[in-house]
Amino acid sequence: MVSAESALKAITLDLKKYLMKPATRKREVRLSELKEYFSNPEAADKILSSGRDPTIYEYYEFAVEEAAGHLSLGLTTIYPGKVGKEYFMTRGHFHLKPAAEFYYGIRGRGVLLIQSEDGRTEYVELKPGVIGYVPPGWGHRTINTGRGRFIFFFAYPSDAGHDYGIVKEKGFAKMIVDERGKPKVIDNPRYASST
Ligand code: PAN
Ligand code: ZN
Repeated sequence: MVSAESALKAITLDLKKYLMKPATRKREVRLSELKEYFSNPEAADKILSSGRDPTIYEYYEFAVEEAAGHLSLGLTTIYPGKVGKEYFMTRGHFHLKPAAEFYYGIRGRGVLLIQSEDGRTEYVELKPGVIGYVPPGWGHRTINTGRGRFIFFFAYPSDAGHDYGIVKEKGFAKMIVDERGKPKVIDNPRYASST
């Protein structure tokens, strides 16, 4: 049998409640923590000043240990919504080591946006059943472009590390906005002005 002490791990993805068990980490990110990542922080302030601080996304992660050779597995839920015209999204990061990652779309509609260190971007729609492969060295962010929750599974080398600083400083070169009810990828004006 597989027990918590076993070398073999059996991890359950609950596809009704969209949770992962066991998890070594669970994190919930609310608008107040993320507001400066959106291109229109005034729109974020407007939501916050109405007394709401919505959860933008949450994720579960399971790692035996954050050491070379291991894999970290996880499940992310991004809630539907917008700040101004920009859809709810993850903070986004680069890995500290050149480590790849894959994302597997489970529910809802969303986009995986990747960016090289010199600012080239590519993106793919992550519908249920689609795997997005993030190559080593590329920053990545996910965006919920649908009306319901956007949920995906991910896996990456446990010793990859996370660098959130570059994204905080420069953002992503592209952003995804709602234009008459449809997602549109546009240049991020704040990225252009910081280079
Ligand atoms: C994912 C992300 C998760 C949350 O697990 O960590 O979706 O996004 P942020 O880390 O950008 O807040 C991943 O890419 N891990 O490496
Ligand atoms: Zn990552």
